[in-house]
Amino acid sequence: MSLQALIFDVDGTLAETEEVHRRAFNEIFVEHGIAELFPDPENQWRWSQALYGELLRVTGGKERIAAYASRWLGHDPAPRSERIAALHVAKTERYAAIIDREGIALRPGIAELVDDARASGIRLAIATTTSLSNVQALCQAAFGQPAEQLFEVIAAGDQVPAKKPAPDIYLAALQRLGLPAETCIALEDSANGLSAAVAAGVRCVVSPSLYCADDDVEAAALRVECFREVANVGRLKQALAAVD
Ligand code: XBP
Ligand code: MG
Repeated sequence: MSLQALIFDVDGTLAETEEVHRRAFNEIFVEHGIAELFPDPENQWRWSQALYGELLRVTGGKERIAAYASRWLGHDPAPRSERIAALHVAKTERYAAIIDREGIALRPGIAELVDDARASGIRLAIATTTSLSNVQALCQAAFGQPAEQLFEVIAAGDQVPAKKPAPDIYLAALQRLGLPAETCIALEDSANGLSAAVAAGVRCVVSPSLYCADDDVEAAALRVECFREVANVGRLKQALAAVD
């Protein structure tokens, strides 16, 4: 079936955002006194890169904080969800403030692929675990354009009950596009994102991000080191046809 739309993940795919997320989490943990509320012997409420690499297995910031407190630190009862939600609101504001102030680069090949898809009449969508406001902040900083001008459909964060690797966010994007899965291609950076796309029946091209370099992406229709390898629609179709 002919290609109608590209569905992009955000974190790790459009840009290497996870270090900004990590920094925002850590700043908020200090400012909100989280280490005193939920102490742990090694005082690891400062999430190191190594720890964050493990924590990324849990998608979604709220879910990650909850999982860290209960699964990693063994807090029982787990922190109240209102408390986590409040922390996460502050973290989301901090993330946007850092990106606004410091800017962020798109991953190589992304700007070209988005431009070429628009010029070729291919529709563009987002399917992400992060919030709509983070997508808006990122698009403004990295593309210099409002997210809604670039992407016809933005399926994001808590708009669905289950986050990746569940297929829900891809199913929501497909439903809003009004397209069958076979007419779309997903672009992802992680095993969790890949699983979500595949479970929704969408063929997926993966270019692992820094934190996902060792992810198992065997199920990808195509794995590329860099999105530059598929930076226009013709090359993307050709590369997929070669592995079909
Ligand atoms: C990325 C994530 C996100 C970010 C934080 O997953 O897991 O949770 O780390 O985002 P994907 P929020 O790229 O597969 O969508 O804190 O805004 O939830
Ligand atoms: Mg991702």
